[in-house]
Amino acid sequence: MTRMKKPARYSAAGLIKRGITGESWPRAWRDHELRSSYDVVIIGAGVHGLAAAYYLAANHGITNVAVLDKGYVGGGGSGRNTAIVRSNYLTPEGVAFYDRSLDLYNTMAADLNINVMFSERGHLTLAHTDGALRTMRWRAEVNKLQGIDSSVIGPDEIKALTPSLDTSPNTRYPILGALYHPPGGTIRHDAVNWGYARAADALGVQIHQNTEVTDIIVRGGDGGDRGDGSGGGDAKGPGGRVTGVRTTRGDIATPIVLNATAGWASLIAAMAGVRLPITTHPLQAAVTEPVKVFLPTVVVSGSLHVYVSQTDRGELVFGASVDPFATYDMRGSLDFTEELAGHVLELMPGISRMRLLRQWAGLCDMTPDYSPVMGFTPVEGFLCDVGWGTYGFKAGPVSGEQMAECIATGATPKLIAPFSLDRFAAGRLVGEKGAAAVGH
Ligand code: PYC
Repeated sequence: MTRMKKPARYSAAGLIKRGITGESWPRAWRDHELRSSYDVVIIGAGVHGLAAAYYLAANHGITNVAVLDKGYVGGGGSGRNTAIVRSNYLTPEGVAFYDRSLDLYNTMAADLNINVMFSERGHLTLAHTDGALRTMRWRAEVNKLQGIDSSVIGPDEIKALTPSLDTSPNTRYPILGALYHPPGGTIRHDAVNWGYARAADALGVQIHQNTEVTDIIVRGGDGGDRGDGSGGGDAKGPGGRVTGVRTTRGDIATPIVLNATAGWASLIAAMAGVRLPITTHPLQAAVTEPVKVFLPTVVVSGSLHVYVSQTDRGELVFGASVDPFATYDMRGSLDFTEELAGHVLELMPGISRMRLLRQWAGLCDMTPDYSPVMGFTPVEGFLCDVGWGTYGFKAGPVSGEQMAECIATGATPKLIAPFSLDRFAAGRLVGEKGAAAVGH
């Protein structure tokens, strides 16, 4: 991979000069007039879309690229997640894929010249039942076979690693063991988004915020010409070839459109006449006031539907499973807060006096097998990087890298071949439910 040359304006000398003179910092990415055509249009300026744009430019020299977002950079799932990274999945396909993402996260600070605060602090997935323990053993074996550092440990080792957890046998849901994955950890999600945006911009990619795609123009195919401004729907048939997109700022001609959205993935795909097996659910998260750092690892409990980590500032960041109903609504609920507090206190009774500062929600596009949909679709020139459920942030770098290769070479890279859309029709599912944090 091409390592980005540091622009002089972000060099150490630039930092010192600005410190002395008080000169303000340049914009990390610029605004542009919309061109009438681009080689590639990417919908979604989250980590996936921005990473794809960056790797198109850095690895393949394709720079006539527009990244469009109806909101702002990193304002969707990329800014609403709990910033956990790991590669301890259940299927060999999943493990190889997420491990490449961890590699890219490991070198990201140097590659993008930005402090992404990567903290490789270890990741514990607790098991409270024999069934859960069996799944952890299964994952550990699959992980080890692929050279991933994962093993099942018992309550004493868990206590030694994370003393604040109640590992006594007298709790309502005693901790029987855990999958311990030392390479897992957390990273600063905004810095990741901003790093890719700034690096892509420096290489000539145009990022257009507040630019909503209202339709995708497709010529030919079973559905005939489409892109009439109706915004899609089942009436459009499959096949045909992408020729452009309609946006709130005008039409753009392009032979390639990448759908890198989360939350609205199936609506965008429908504009091109492509049906996705996705239902969209909210996922709520919450953060406490800051306290002295006491929680050294990421802790996940699938049975208690909760995961928690502590930021460098000292706040505890909590997440749960997706809400059990499909909606695009992102309001928080008291049910969530009560359930979360009850479950967290089962694990860490000592934090009962900590105060929650705020809670929020993001949208998760869930597929039937808890794996993403990546690659080509029946519409020529329309590609998808979607279906990211509750695990999209950690896959941003590898997805960007692989989708860029897919676009540049016109061939599906081996690493993402298992995640093609046609697997649902062919019955080749990649079942990751047992490793999807608390997706079950
Ligand atoms: O899959 O690790 C995960 C995860 C963390 C938060 C939501 N999903």
